[in-house]
Amino acid sequence: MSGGPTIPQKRNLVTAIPGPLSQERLDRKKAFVADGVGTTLPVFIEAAGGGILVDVDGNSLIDLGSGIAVTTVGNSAEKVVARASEQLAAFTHTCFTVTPYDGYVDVAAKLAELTPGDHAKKSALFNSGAEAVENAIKIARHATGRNAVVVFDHAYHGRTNLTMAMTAKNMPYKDGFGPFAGDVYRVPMSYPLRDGLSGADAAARAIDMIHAQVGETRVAAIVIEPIQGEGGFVVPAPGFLPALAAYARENGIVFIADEIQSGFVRTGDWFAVDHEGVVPDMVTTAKGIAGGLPLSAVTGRAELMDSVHAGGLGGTYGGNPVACAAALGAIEEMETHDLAARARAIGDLMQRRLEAIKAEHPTVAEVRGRGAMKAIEITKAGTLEPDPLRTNAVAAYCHQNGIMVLTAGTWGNVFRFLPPLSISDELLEEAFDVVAEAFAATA
Ligand code: PLZ
Repeated sequence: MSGGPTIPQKRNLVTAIPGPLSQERLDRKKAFVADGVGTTLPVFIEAAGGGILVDVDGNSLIDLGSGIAVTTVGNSAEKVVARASEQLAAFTHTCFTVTPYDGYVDVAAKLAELTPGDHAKKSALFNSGAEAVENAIKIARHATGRNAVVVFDHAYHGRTNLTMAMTAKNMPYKDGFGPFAGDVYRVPMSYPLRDGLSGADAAARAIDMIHAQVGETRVAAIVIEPIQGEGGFVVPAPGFLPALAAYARENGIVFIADEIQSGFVRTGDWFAVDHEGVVPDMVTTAKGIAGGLPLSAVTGRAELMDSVHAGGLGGTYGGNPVACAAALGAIEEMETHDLAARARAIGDLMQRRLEAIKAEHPTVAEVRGRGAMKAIEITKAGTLEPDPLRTNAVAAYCHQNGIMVLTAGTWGNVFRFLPPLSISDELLEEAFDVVAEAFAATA
């Protein structure tokens, strides 16, 4: 079965979830794949496209997760397949730092054009989000001659040693994997539902802590997800990001926006910081950039990026030619189909449906997010006490009924909705009918 844009756009369940053929594969996975590599929805996928995932039993599920914000342009999107296939046939690898090729430079030029600010920018390409974050810190330290890194409560930056140190949540990301990299300091995030602070007051709280506990002259970088991803789509109060960026600028600190989950039109603009006109010194990107192929980037002020000696940045596969071709295809899809506008429209639809669920179910404490990056936080009715059990019950109902939903949040009590932007309104409406049903069925 082939996937991509031609796949039938219909939810259709022909077996229980998981069906017998998925169950066979799950047994095989259990035998050969490390238990530490988990599964959210236990079906094996054989094709995908538009807003549909097709499993090996022939079930068609509605995708509200995009493989964790990756297939923004859809699975096997036309331009991604065309450009990556052409590149596959031409050559698969040379190692850019051994003998360069155009695709890498083309992606870097596109990043200079699309990321916030009109200053001179340069990029370095890598494979995973974590690798981009690691390299952003390497560059910031090298450029400033300082060591300290400031991150936030509820942050997620990856699973490598430095990025585990930067990630907030213990289980499942950090437990038993220490010791962690040093000189990483965590300060409070702006979390309007839970702290009730204005952006300015929340920034003052964070800045006071940086001043008192770290000392601004020691700080190489402040790293922040402008809308937190794994942390539960926490959107800081207006003014928080601009105040932090201004503080960083005044103190010679590199302000790094981790746009790995929020970037590339997901929020209805190219980047989440664009909504507040914030211009970071560096941006990390991955996920949606390449339509499903592994690619990540650090893009920053040319003088910062160039502070590193030749040979100081690299990696065997970073900016692989097939991944770069896929990225150019994904960006072409975003531009030619104005997917930023589509993200806003999907966001409006999801906001309407989620507000309606909230009106019926007091366990929904808040609807938040931007564009096609929306979440609801689940608490014990009328309180702020997180309710992960209810969250899991609703998720299980959705999964059993053919809706791919993802949870998030420090307490596991957030639903995050990240549909591919290639999904139809009909499928979205149907998916949220099931989500609404799930809340009623688990009340
Ligand atoms: N920064 C903001 O969202 C990846 C993690 C999935 P990698 N988030 C999904 C999982 O359970 O491992 C992420 C992110 C932000 C960095 C990363 C890390 O990106 O490509 O997973 O390394």
